[in-house]
Amino acid sequence: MGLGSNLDDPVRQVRAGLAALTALEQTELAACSQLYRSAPMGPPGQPDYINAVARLHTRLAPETLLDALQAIEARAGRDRSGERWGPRTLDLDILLYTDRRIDSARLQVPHPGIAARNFVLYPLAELAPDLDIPGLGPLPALLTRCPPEGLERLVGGSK
Ligand code: ROI
Repeated sequence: MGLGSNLDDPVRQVRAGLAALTALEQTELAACSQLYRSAPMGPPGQPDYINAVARLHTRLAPETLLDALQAIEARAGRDRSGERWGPRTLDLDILLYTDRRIDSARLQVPHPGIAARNFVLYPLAELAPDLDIPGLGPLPALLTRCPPEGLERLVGGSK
């Protein structure tokens, strides 16, 4: 799972998102990376993001999990009417789901942006440094092709 926010106190948003994940039925929050501050990908002029990656153990099917994540985003005040790649209060993405590949109208897994997003790859490497991502290969090779520019790990959960 990827978490991201760049509006309305992003650290609080990401923490609240994590708390909401722990409350999901048939789901357990197994691990979470540190929080990272990251330069925005997408239209310039938007605030920096706070990002994190979490591992869930869930009995929910992928699209059921997606429904639950979208409900959490909506409760966080997520407004989907803005421009593509515009700022957001809370974004919860299914990055991976075991070793499955899913390509449905609503859901692509692995998340199609993974390889280009340092704010996903570096936190993910905290949780699973040797991960082999279906269709993309070993995480260490992806990291070497995606430098951590504009990415800052927040130590001790400060700010
Ligand atoms: N940029 C950063 N740095 N972090 C994100 O989580 C993020 N999420 C997005 C877009 C708008 C693509 N840019 C992002 O959805």
